[in-house]
Amino acid sequence: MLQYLALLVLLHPSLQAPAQEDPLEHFNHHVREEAKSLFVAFDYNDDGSFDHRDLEIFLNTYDLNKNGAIERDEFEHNFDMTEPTLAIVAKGLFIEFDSDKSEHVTMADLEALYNRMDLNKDGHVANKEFEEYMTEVLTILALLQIQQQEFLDAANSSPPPTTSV
Ligand SMILES: [Ca+2]
Ligand SMILES: [Ca+2]
Ligand SMILES: [Ca+2]
Repeated sequence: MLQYLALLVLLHPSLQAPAQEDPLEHFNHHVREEAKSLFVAFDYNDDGSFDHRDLEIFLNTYDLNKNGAIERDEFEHNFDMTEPTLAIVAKGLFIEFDSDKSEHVTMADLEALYNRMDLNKDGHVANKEFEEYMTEVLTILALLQIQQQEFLDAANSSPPPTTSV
């Protein structure tokens, strides 16, 4: 795992740490900062917690064709616009938000996500709970991203050229 994290830092210029900094620490710091910025984006009513009103605003904002659900292309389009630094994980986040894996994010999916984020089960998603949850999700997605890239690299590496004289 440590090896993967170090590799991620090498692969992404934006993640490169100053020479004296531990790459793993730098990675963790970076992910936490992204989770914090996600909270700011998702706390639509700016009250310091992720609440049901935020879920409604999120759904309405992302549901461009107003059919009551967020389709994959709507999610990726909106997400790329609002969180360009996280565009690389938008596909994975859609799967995370689509709790019942129906390819539509509905209010029921968002309620299920909300309950997963409510780590201490008090019915409220505090700033810290949201960030803790998202830090975990973003870390996993970053690792999957690297594995997928390695898989593609392996698949794309062409066989050694045959020499014909
Ligand atoms: Ca809020
Ligand atoms: Ca829609
Ligand atoms: Ca809670």
